[in-house]
Amino acid sequence: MPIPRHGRLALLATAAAGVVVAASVAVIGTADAASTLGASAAQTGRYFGAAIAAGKLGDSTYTGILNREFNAVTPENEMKWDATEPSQGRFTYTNGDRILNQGISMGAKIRGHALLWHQQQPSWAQGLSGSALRNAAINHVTQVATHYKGKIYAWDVVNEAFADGGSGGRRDSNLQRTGNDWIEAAFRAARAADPNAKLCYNDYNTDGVNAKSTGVYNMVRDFKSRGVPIDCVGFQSHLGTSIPGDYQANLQRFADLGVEVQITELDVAQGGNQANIYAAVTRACVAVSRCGGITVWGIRDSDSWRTGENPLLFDSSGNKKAAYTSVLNALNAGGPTNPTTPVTTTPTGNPPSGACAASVSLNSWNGGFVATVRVTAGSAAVNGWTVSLALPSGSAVTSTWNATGSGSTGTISFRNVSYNGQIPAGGYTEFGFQGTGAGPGTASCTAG
Ligand code: G2I
Repeated sequence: MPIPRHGRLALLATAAAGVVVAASVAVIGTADAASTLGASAAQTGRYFGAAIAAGKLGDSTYTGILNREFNAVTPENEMKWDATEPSQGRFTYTNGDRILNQGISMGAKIRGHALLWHQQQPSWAQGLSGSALRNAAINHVTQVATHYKGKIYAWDVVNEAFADGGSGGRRDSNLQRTGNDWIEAAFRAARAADPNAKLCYNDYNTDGVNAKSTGVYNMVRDFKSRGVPIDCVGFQSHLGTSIPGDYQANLQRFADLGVEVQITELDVAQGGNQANIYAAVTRACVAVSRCGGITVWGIRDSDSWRTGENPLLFDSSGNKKAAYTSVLNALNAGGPTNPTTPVTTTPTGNPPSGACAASVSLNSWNGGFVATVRVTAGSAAVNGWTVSLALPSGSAVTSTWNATGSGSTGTISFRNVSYNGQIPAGGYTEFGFQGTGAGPGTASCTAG
């Protein structure tokens, strides 16, 4: 029977509505489209943030855009080592706290940046080396993470520690010269100080699959296998006029290691492709369920560290650029929801402790030595350890890192410090000491 004309229209309307409802399960329909970056990112459980400067919070154009558009903030410089510990042991949090309070007032997530970096170190730290620098660095991590405890969504614990070029290895720096384990020592110290913050490794030129990003990938895989606390990897994404073709695949391979991935310092040179590159980055993050969010490195072009490149989403007058619209549309197109990867905390309380073993490797010269001691857990996790070893007579320990020694001569007991007492089953941690004379022979380990 022919359907009257008005009836056909009603049927078509119902069918069309059905399509919209069904489609909205996987993709956000235009009816739901949010009109700010933060709100549209939030629709899939993500954030959209900006790096901000304390010195600009009095600029009403700046704060107007900030309050309207963003739901995450990163201090551009205010939580770095030179800003927070200008002289050794004297901590200044005034400007860091201004960023923190701005973020809190917006209900935003706060990304802490950055606990350890080879740049923007205070001059007193630049003048240190060896165990004095290692101890100062770990103390810095502990103090700053403790000051901001419970308030930081994610910390860039270590920034830019890998070398550029094809080596895939670590960058040479004063921190690296304190021993290859400086990164894991920093992560353990940060976890002990603020157990609820996600702990990230952050770097640049790691935005596609290349030697540098593969070096970082191997470190993260190693950390995960040994129980070193790491929750996220930051991809700075300071991009020129193109984006690596494997950008999303690179994010995905890190996500598959079980860490959250975050775009942490996005900016893109202005050119014909700026809006498209911004859209491609946004689509890649939204397509990777463990991509937690995107941060742009500044608000207006005039706020950018890339003077003259106009790499941001708002022009110098605060107007939205084409790149803004392409990001907003890509966010509103939706994708798999980010499950907000939980921080993998070590259980509290006093779990029974399994057995441990200790092995010493020695680097000796005529009249002195450096000993690196590896403490390995057996098939059960270790909760606290003590390593005992005997120095030959005439030998003495002059400095120790990542453990506390009972004395400097004879038989010495080395006790774990706060951040390396808990070792997962099959995992290990390392401590070391330097001494005069000949090094020790064998070591024994007692757990608990
Ligand atoms: O270099 C771009 C970024 C690369 N990744 C790590 C980020 O932390 C880094 O940010 C930039 C800031 O945007 C700049 O604002 O880090 C620079 C330092 O390497 C910052 O520049 C410094 C200037 O060099 C100093 O002269 C100035 O006193 O900013 C300081 C505060 O305005």
